[in-house]
Amino acid sequence: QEYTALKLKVLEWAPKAAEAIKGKIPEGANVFLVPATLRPETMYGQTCCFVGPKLTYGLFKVDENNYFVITERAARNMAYQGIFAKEGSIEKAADILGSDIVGTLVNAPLSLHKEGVRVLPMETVLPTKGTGVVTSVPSDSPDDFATVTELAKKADYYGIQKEWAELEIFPIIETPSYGDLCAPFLVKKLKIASPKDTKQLEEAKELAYKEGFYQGILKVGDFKGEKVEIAKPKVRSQLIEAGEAFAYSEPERKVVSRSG
Ligand code: ZZB
Repeated sequence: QEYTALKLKVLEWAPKAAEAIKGKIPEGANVFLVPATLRPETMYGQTCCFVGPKLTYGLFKVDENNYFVITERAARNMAYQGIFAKEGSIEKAADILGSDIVGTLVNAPLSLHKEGVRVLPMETVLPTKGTGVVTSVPSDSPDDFATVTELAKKADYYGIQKEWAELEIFPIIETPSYGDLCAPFLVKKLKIASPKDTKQLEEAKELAYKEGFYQGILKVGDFKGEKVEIAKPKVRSQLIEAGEAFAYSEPERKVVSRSG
């Protein structure tokens, strides 16, 4: 699985995260949260960045001045993909609990929210996939729309400020079947009430992927008016050339078989 790993630079740490990394990295070093995405063309629509509140993340050294916040599993994979200064080895400066990162302000490349977006909790983040960090595009990802809706509804319960989950959701991709806000449309259509409706969310995701990729037309950015199929690799290259993203591959998941 080839992902685009996006570099979301930390602008302001949540207090507990600041405490956890204090004195562990050089003064003035850049730290990035690094979500893995299959949809680089939707990055204009980022409104927040999710971490699993119960997951432990590492602060991994890329080079003297740059650090990534990702799962240790992802760091081990990256170590063999020419991403860190030292090939084949990882250097962890600190551990940080997901819930301690919540509230951190990060810069999301290409996002129409240029002032930055907040890190928010998502219970359904899988530690075994991507980097364990997920960038949120509620216009085009049903899971993300269901989660931001839930977070805004129960902001106190989740220990966040309501307005962090209520950034404007701009239309990014026009589609013939679901309009220009695919995810909200499908969440409503399939009567999805919360992030716990996993079966319907899985179906909504499949529909959104197909419609977005084969029928979608970009509404914003440098490739506005182009078909998603055509624009997707262009957005990806642009991000990579700007140093704001890089390719990240996930090893094939082995199918256990007795004969093999
Ligand atoms: C931004 C984005 C925008 C995504 C969109 C999807 C969509 P998949 O589809 O199941 O193979 N993701 C990445 N890592 C994790 C994780 N550890 N736990 C949970 N979710 C994760 O998975 C790929 C997508 O799942 C990724 O692409 C990421 O969300 C999320 F408009 O990034 B995506 C219709 C989907 N639209």
